[in-house]
Amino acid sequence: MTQARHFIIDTDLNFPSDDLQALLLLMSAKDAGLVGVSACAGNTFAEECLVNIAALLDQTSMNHVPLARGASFYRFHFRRKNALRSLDQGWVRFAGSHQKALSPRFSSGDQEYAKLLDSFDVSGSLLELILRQDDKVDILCLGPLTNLADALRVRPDISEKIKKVWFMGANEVVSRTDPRIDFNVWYDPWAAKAVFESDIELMVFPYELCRRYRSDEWLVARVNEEGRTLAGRLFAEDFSGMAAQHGSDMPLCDQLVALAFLCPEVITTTSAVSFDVCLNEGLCFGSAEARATNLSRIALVTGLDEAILRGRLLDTVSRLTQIPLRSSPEQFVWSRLYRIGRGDAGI
Ligand SMILES: [Ca+2]
Repeated sequence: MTQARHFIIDTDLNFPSDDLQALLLLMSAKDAGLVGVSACAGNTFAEECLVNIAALLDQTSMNHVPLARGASFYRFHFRRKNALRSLDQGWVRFAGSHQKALSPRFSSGDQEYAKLLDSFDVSGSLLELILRQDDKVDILCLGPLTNLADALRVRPDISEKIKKVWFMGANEVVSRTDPRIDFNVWYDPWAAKAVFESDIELMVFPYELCRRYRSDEWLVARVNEEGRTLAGRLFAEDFSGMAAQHGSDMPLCDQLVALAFLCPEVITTTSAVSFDVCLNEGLCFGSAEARATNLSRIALVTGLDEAILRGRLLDTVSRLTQIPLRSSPEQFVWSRLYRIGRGDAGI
């Protein structure tokens, strides 16, 4: 890769999370240009994600990267009751921000966070970040698709400014008796439907793929060996933190998107699909099932080269030395500001 590939990340960053690991991997790429990060609601409120993003970029001296606030928690008040019922009935195992407090922990009047955000150029929406670009831009959507759907609503022609959207979410197949529904689509299925039905080109990494390409004890140990520098230790600490929560055989999720974006030869097979998004109340609500089709702008990733994937992951972690950190990873992760949702992140 010789040319800079400009990209925007849309993320529901939390600690620990696959989002953090994906961001660190993407920030390590010399030949890729991060031109913006927007916060989306999902794992937690967009307002909290924005502070998380600012905290991470401030730690890594990347305060020049523009940020976008994303959809506010007000937008999801109507969804909360329905989401909590799904959780109560056991239809889903994780409801993200819906199962947290009624509103974000951070308020705009909070001096500490206001000061942090003041060191950034923060705009209101992902759309603004996209429209600032002279050339087409890739967008890595690591959370629900609310912000991209908002952009489409205001500017239905926005696909002309987008090279490709890389999205972790949706399902290959939805069982009618035991649907294991992907969280990112479930959280805002109306947004997913709008994006899937648009003319945006998509590379989709479905729920099932993440469960086929898992971590294991060997990988957790090797990540810890390679993560020697400050940023590498931050990655390793976060990776181990997730392994402690979910087991060392945890699925790899947003990390797959980051690695495939940086190293497309990781992807071995794709198929052209459209998605059926279920908006009927009940067990399958909020699912998106793939349907094979010709001439689709949506490529469903169905296979990865595991040897290249793991090699690239470890190599990139060992090269995180390029990223300076202002303080030690332990101080960063455990400082009061950033202990958000630790222990209740979904996967
Ligand atoms: Ca995510």
